[in-house]
Amino acid sequence: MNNFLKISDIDNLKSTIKEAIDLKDNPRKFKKLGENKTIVLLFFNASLRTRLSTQKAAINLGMDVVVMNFTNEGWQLEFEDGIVMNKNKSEHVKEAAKVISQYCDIVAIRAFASLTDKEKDEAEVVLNNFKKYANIPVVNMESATGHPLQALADAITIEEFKSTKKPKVVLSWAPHPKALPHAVANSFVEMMQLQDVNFVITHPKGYELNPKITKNSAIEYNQEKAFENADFVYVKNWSSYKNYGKVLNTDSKWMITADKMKLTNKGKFMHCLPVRRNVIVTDEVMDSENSIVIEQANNRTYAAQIVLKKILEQND
Ligand code: AN0
Ligand code: CP
Repeated sequence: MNNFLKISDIDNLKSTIKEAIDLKDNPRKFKKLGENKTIVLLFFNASLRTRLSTQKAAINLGMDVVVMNFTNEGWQLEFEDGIVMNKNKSEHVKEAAKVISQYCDIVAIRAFASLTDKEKDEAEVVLNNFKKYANIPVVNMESATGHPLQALADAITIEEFKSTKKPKVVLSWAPHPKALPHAVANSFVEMMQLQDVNFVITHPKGYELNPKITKNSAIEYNQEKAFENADFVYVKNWSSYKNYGKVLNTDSKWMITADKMKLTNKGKFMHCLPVRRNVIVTDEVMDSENSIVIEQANNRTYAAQIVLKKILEQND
């Protein structure tokens, strides 16, 4: 693997999921692979899991890790070409990416959607400019339109917890006071389309995701109907795509409750975290034995580790 920008950068998804699960038996088995290699993690947004699990994955592979927060520590970067830089941006990505490439062997980047400019978000300006100007592999730690490391961890988790050959998986929207990106939902949809699952998306009208991503995945506007016999309920808020970045609905009727989970087939509750308790989901569901969010978060390490392992092997 050269770069990991999207799910399709994984050659053989089925065997990659298996290899990731196998890493758990002996996480440090490949600690020679990353010797004398450095990864830099660049954050343009906040993080807990992505930062720590990617760091842990790199340490398991014997790499050195440096982290930089652009939120308040880095120079404000300019991404536009040919611009007169006389405003608040101090450094161009052209120099920043090349300088970073001299210090490090892999660069991982988190840069969320603006949710104000659909065209710019869909152009993946930050990720693609780093890819263009860096001379080292680039890893996506949640970009404007996707969070493939999360989706890989989700697929690993479903593989581990499924008790039928073809489980029913429901992606449910839930309310949130702030406008959130589409990235996690997009990547989860793309990942489920590649798995042997019966997949249904449920959300209020107006919250349709990009149809180029949902393609022919089933959409059920009645949440309770969607939950019937579900083996996995994957919950996430996102803002409107059509009415780009807008919060159209904060109706607590869409919150995940124990009564709704009773409609499922003892369904496992999943969420990428961070989650707002009693807004997205009740305490009762979060604290129930069917909630697998902690195991899901643990799989972020092995998702990142299998991706970094493949990049290191390619560039050995
Ligand atoms: C982010 C999002 O929805 O994309 C990160 C999730 C992994 N969540 C929040 O901003 C709360
Ligand atoms: N799930 C996830 O990406 O979490 P963080 O935003 O804490 O990294």
